[in-house]
Amino acid sequence: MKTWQDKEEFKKIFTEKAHVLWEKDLQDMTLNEVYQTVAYMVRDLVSQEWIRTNKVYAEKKVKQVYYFSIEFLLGRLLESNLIGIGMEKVCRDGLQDLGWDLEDIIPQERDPGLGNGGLGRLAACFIDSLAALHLPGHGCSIRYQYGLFNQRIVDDQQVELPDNWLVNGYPWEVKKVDKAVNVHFGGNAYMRPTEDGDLECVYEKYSSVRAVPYDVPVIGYHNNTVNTLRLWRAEYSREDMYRELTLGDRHRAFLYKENVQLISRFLYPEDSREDGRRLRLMQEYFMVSAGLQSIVRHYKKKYRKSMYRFDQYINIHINDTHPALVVPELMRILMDEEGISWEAAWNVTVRTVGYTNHTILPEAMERWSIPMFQSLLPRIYLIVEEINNRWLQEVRALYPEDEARARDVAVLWDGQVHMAHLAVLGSHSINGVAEIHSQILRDSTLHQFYTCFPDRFSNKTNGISHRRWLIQSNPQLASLIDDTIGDAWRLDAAKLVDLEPFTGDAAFLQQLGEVKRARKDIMATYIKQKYNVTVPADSIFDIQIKRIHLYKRQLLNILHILHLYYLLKTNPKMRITPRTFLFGGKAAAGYGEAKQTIKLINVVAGMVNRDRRVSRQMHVLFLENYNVSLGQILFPAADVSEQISTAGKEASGTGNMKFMMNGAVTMGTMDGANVEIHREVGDDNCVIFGLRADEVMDYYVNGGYSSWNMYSSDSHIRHLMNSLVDGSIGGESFGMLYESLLDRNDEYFVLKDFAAYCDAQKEISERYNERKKWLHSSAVNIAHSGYFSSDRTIQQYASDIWHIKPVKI
Ligand code: GL7
Repeated sequence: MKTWQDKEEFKKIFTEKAHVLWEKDLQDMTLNEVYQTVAYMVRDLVSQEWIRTNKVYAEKKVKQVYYFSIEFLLGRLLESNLIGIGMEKVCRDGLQDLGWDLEDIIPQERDPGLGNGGLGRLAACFIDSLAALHLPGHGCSIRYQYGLFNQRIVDDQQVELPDNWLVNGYPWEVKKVDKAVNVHFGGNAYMRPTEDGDLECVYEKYSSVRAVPYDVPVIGYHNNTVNTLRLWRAEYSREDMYRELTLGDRHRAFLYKENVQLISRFLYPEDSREDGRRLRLMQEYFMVSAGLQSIVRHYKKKYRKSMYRFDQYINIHINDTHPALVVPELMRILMDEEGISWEAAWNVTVRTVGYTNHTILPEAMERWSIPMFQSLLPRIYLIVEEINNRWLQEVRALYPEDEARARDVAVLWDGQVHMAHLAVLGSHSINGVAEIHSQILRDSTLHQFYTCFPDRFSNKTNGISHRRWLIQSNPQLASLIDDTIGDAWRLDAAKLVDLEPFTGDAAFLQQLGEVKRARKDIMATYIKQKYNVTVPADSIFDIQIKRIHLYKRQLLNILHILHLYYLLKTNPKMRITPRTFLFGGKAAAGYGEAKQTIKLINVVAGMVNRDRRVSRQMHVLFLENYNVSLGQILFPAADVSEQISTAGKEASGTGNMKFMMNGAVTMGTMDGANVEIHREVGDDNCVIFGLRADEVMDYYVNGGYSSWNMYSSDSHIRHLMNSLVDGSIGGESFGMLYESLLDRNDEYFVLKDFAAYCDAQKEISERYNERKKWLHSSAVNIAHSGYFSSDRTIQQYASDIWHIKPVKI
């Protein structure tokens, strides 16, 4: 790859580029212009390799994978790309000579808010790993004009502001006008007989949307691979606009234009919650149809192979059910456009598609009302109906008179399209994202499918990119690791295990303690600057950052804090190990309980922090607008990682892995990937508490839990519950939370697990006080975090599901 020889060359190119871009002298440039200039310079460096990568894939006709995801939570790209091409130092030194600090330039980039939470961030780690492992794999998604909202806290409450992340432009994208395709919505579709006695589909009177791709380079780490993340934007088609205009209806023409542009305007602010809006379905089909059309076109043009062999060269992976329309859309293309029979098209489709399930929360399972689906996507509906009919025929033949079974596996049932069932039927591979989650899929959620297709099911435990979450976020720790075991772990995260012999080494542990302290200081400075709160960096930094959701139980955490506060108030002599409790995360705008949880945290925080005596021992803070960039400051600063979801609810979690890799000790339930973290580090190096998934399940099925009994029998719980509604917490009332805990029988077992959680917290405090042991635990966590690298995950997908191989560029 072409690089900048040294900082002198950097400065020369920078100056030329800046003049061309901004027509300004250097001293007149804004920080944002400096950022954009460097970003364009990075793009210039990789452009040859980007072209070359695509050329090599096409010339060698290698099998490629396309990862379809409604979200990609990329985070900022400038620093990661500079690190990726090995130019961070040259750039830093060059900018310094010109009078700028790279640290001031990096924050000029807005986090592209193209995701909600873990699912979107996982997709970003996956494309990062694909490129790092020189695997031919690309992302496909939507270029939302507005990302997830920006969160402000006003009067203790969440306020959602639009996230107009594109205001200053996005230097990483390249618009490819010549690669645009048309996507059809509405109209009529029906089957009619052909002359030779077959049936063919007529699809007419639809309206068209132009899908225009914007490509973002995905730069491999210290290799020459540059893959592509293709983001689609909806534009109106000139023909349709003119047609309306020539019909003389300006109003309709305008409406058409508006409606089309709406498709890629907003990312839906939802996270594991159902939102049955028509626009969302349009987004899903838009992304799927545009993505597939461009893949098929490329395949025909560059590979020149038969469509019957499509699956030998192309794999399409669907990240949860949002892109599940890939199944009927590929069928449509194969049958209607390529003239292939149903049976042959079905074989090709199933062999091409793989599906990952990311949640078993019933409210998050996508279902669409049939009338809406049918009117929006009439041709696709006919195909889904046929898939369903053929499938149910098979099921009923195998299990006659077992309508319960048919109901359990139907794609169309009760007036709804069941997207998970469509995804399972249309895929050769179905996987969960942590061992316990995959087990639950096999045993219950998708059990009937599992009995039909046992070989198609597997587990692929999630992972995180150690490049972003260690090398980039925590350079202090990264260089300590280099000094201790060499730098081979940077290319192969599994080598982090070479730290194991040092987990008892006093000198190493001392340095590890210093690194952690440095990172806590950085965090404390951030807090001081932004919130004017002084948090003692020698207190335990106890952090829970993730979307706010009842099942994730931020409520359990804050109730324990409130409990501690009451104890400290009533026992002035009581001493605890000083703690700083930090929270961050967004609540879906329409999710009342989650928003009230944020308010509760903020009100309790105010009460605690203002109390002179209590705040000598603890601080509580809710950090506004948690996103990837804030995560990069928080994970390295954590001592304790809060992973306290109700067992069986969190499919995997990935924040848990980021904390672990940065040396935090997990305080967790036996849920999601916590189970595997526990297995890696053992009881001594994490703290596990609470109900197990089978116990939770047992309560759901057989009953036997009453939160009112907890209330009556436990005076602490009674006090806490009463305080939620009697105005003793800042004069506020938290009725929704009170109801969910008591009137709705505490669906997530917050009160049931409360005592165990308090004990576990005590255990943490005691362990923290034994400094050497604590640092040992921290080191063990880092040493065993290599398993949770997304490189390992992607290698498993590549060899077991996609059957793709590395291609050196
Ligand atoms: C999620 C799961 O909730 C989370 O546990 C998992 O780590 C993530 C990636 O697999 O997927 N499922 C989901 O719908 N969202 C998630 O974050 C939004």
